[in-house]
Amino acid sequence: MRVVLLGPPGAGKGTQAVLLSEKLGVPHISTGDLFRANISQQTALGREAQKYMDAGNLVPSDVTNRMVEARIAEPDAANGFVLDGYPRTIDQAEALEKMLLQDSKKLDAVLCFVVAEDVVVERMLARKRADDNEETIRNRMRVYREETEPLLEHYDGLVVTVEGVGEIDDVNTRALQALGR
Ligand code: B4P
Repeated sequence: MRVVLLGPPGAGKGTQAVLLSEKLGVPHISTGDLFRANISQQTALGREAQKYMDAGNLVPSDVTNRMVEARIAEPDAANGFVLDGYPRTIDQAEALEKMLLQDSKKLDAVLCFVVAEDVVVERMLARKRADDNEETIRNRMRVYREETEPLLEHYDGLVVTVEGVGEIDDVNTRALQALGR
């Protein structure tokens, strides 16, 4: 099963992706985690990504697309994946479609977690990650509205919305139901 998770920063995509990946038996692929691993290993890609992440901006798509293409070509992703944090723009969605088409594959579902802005801001401030300060969070919300929200229309017909507020296990039950599981 090939699933994409959408939703504003802090909506719980990473949290739910871990649970869905276990239950569906496919890898969890998070662009945020891949960038953070590169930052902690101080690779050239990590140094490039950090400038953008610290400001709450998107890392340029050419860098991001190459990283995802390499990751989904790995054998563990042959039968599916839970993509968390990618695509985040229309051009990334188009790049993903091309990557999948090369192997005659397509997405099965797009889940969008719905959580109000004041709730996600509160969650992220409690998390205390490097990019979780109020100014960066506000910018990430703006970038989400401008760059990522148009994906809901792009994926019209494939998107199922999931109420993202409540106990983590309850959100997961709703996400699995949305996938028909
Ligand atoms: P990401 O790493 O994708 O992070 P996120 O959107 O902020 O968080 P997520 O929605 O996964 O929330 P989480 O489960 O952690 O992006 C970080 C940065 O990387 C971006 O700003 C950008 O710079 C860069 N980047 C990533 N992908 C990119 C791309 N494709 N293109 C360009 N740049 C890209 O949950 C948040 C908190 O809420 C946690 O503390 C969690 O414990 C808590 N929580 C979760 N579910 C909850 C619930 N039901 N109730 C209460 N708390 C809950």
